[in-house]
Amino acid sequence: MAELAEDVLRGDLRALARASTLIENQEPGADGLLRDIAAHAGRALVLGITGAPGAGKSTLCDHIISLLRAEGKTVGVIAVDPSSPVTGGAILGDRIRMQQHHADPGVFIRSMATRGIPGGIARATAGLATLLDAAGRDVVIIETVGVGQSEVEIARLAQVTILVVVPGFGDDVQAMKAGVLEIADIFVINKADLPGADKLAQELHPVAGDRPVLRTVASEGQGIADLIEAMRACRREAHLQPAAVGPRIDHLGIAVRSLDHALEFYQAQLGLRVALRETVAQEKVNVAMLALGDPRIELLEPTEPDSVIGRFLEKRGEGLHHIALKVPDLLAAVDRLRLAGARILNEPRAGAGGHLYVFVHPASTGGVLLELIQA
Ligand SMILES: Nc1nc2c(ncn2[C@@H]2O[C@H](COP(=O)(O)OP(=O)(O)O)[C@@H](O)[C@H]2O)c(=O)[nH]1
Ligand SMILES: [Mg+2]
Repeated sequence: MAELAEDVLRGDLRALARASTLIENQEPGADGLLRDIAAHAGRALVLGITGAPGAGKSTLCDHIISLLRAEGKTVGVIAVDPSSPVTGGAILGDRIRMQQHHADPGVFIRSMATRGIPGGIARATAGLATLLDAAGRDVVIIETVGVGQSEVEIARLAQVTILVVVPGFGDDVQAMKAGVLEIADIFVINKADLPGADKLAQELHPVAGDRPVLRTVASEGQGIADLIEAMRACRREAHLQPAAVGPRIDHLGIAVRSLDHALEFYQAQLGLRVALRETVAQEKVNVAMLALGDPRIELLEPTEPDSVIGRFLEKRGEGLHHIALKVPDLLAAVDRLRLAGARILNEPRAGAGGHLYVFVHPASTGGVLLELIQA
């Protein structure tokens, strides 16, 4: 594993800053770094805060950070504002607003402007979220302006999405983009000190259905504790503790004809986050690793029909392709299996992230291809 990845995983702050820049600018080396650290992601609570410019997202974020820090939680913040140039006012505003946390090593803040590449921000944001997660941040907050498709995409990275609306801003429910209303898990009426908060609440309730509608006055720090409670209550996945010792499931590999089509289900409908997308040339496969805590799901799309996954699809169709177990001592496990007559399909070799792995033939395992990975 590269030194930068190791330093990031150790929690070195300067390495984290350097890695962030690499990923944000999508420099060479960014993909390799993400591959090295991806297996360590999936434990953070990823929180999305979205809403119109000036709604008070950064102010809210500031208070959320303070309360989380008081509990001893570490925080990473990604502030995305596609509407402003790199040196623009909104980003500067975020910096100033969250400045009180800048001396705190438990808070890492990155402000990002648009890179001009369609999908570029979403990709960089996903990478940064994985980075901060892998670096051990307990909570990762993504602040975005809630307009347009790429912001909806970014909001999908979050496990819990907070939509911030304000009274009397032409921010009527009718005018809101359907996509934005759909992705919200919690509605926050901020600036509840201004007139029109009651009317906005009345309009929002039928749209929100079962989802909570809360009121805050972020500039006064009011309503934040309730918001954090709601956020925890609606969190979609529990923090899974890795099993202490012995073999455990690392991931389930599913063969699919098209990653994009499969992600419609896994990402858009089921709400899972893609921790890593990569092409593994030696296996002729495109991979999307879904962040699920531990274990994960790996979607596998062949890059050409004449490949392991291509032939599997041809013969069996889409479906479970393999189960991967992490074992404490791979070489010892391989020796043991060989002695017992199991069919090992390859000599241990290094895969994504540099971990050694072997495949065991389905004939030895009860019909499912088994991958063993060095923990
Ligand atoms: N009256 C009032 N002003 C607020 C409240 N929350 C934030 N503001 C102000 O709204 C402005 C925009 O806030 P900011 O957090 O930068 O919004 P963002 O663009 O959504 O991140 C700032 O001047 C804040 O002080 C609130 O609850 N009430
Ligand atoms: Mg802001």
